[in-house]
Amino acid sequence: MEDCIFCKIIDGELPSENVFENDTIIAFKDINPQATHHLLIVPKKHISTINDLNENEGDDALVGKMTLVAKNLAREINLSGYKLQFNVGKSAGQVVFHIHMHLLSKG
Ligand code: DGP
Repeated sequence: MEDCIFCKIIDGELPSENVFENDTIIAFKDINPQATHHLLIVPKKHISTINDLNENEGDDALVGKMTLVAKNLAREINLSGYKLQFNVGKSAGQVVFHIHMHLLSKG
């Protein structure tokens, strides 16, 4: 998707500190961390907001996989606890309109 920062990261046109990548999902460090550990788990498929998810296109499984990536990363980093968050829409603070799950933790 043209003019999407996260699509550019996925395509390697913009740099990112990746912590995970497979065929459908990438995870990288947030450029402006709000916690000691702040990762973004991002599907490679461009979906603007959670409101645009479509179960007929397998997006239910995709979001499930994002959650499992978060769980596995938390275990790898040895986090004792963490928050997972989606911001949905401008009024909720969504700035990048390509869905992403925030993983936030003090450690
Ligand atoms: P949200 O407010 O939910 O749309 O969160 C967007 C997050 O994306 C925000 O925490 C900052 C992060 N971010 C924005 N641009 C970049 C970038 O170019 N690289 C990285 N690593 N993170 C970015």
